[in-house]
Amino acid sequence: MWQRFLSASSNIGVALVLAVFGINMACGDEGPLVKEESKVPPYTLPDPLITNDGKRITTADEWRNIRWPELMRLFETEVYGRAPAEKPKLSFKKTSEDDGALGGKAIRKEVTIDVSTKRGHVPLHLLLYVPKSKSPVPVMLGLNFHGNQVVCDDKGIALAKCWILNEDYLGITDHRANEKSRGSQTSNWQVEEVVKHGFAVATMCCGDIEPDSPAGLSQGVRTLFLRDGRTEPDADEWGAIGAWAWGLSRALDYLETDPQVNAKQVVVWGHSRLGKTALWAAATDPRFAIAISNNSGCGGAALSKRIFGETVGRINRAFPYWFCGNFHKYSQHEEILPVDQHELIALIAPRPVYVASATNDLWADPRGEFLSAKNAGPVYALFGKRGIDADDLPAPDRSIGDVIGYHLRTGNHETTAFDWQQYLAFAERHFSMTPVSATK
Ligand code: GTR
Repeated sequence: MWQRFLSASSNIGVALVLAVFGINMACGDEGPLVKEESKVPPYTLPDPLITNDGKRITTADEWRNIRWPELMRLFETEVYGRAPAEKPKLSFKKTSEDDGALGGKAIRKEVTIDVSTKRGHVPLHLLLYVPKSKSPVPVMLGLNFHGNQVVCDDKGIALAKCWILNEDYLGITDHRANEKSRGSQTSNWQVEEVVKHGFAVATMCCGDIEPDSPAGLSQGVRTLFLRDGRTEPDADEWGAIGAWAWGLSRALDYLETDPQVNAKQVVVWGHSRLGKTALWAAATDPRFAIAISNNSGCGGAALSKRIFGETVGRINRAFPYWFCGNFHKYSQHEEILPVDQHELIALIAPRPVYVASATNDLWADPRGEFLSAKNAGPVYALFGKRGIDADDLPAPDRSIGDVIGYHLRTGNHETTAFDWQQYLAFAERHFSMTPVSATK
């Protein structure tokens, strides 16, 4: 239980002190690291239904026309940064197709989405497994960390060529994918199970869109939109998470052209930093039908004003390029942040959203993730939709909620077969599909 918390902490010495005292001041501008409920300082959540000038929103129309645009603007300028209005040129090219994938149950195909502006082009490599079906199928779309080849043990998948995160257990030390990594995250992706439930799997590597490093800006899609003479975005313009989310929308642009899938039933999902990305993608792109956040933590589903585990100061210090420049104003000053993450979930209303936490993943603040999902409820209620009735964290390994779903899985910071069973059941229910029973 402690391992993840300690390894995620940037200062083990400080963390050890904390283990004894529960709270202490970390170095730099990171603020206190809290890992005990009794040490959480008091905080006040903004009411999503009160407008910037203090008026109460009481109908779905007022929400859509008044409050949604206000809140979106705040998230754009203060948290993730706004994506460019300029439309790039897109072209789609199928680079491989095999209709005997997964023992003949699926069609595997790879599509290059080429994104270009007058400043250059960036190719994005989308991998798809589509179950054989007479009609278009729903899709589970998510970004991966280490290249498409990790999601399934299938030699037919092209090894990623993009910059990827180094990973000791995969022997990746030079930011390049290797053969050893093939199929290494099969259990996290559950491709066969997802296909068995009648969903296509679609994925691409986040590093294809933009490398996950401070230098990534000059190699990814954001560089295609820099104004002349600029080397970095303005303080209210997109960070890397904004770019990854934008890339998910480009994948959806392709899916809309593919007759084998139902682009009106695309579930956008992600784990951890890519879970933050999935929520932002769903908030900014109403074409996504459902959003799933797996252990997304700070800057994702977890509340920012609740000081527990990773905080705004810590995340900005470790990953200064993930959010927009303005977000740095709130490092250790969460109380002046004009929004909180329950309002990010509310921006997705009335579409279904599922938030999942893990018992050992204290760094991501499971209770903060639950409270965020719970407190988006009043906005869903405007649409006549039920969120989460429970007032407190449910017992582990129980899925709760209706149009907003939630579970706290026993275990670590990862995506497991248990998580997938909940996501598949949730999507089957909201897409009115006949549920397929789980494979033991
Ligand atoms: C951690 C980061 C978290 C989370 C995680 C991940 O280092 O502090 O916010 O995003 O990485 O993406 O695995």
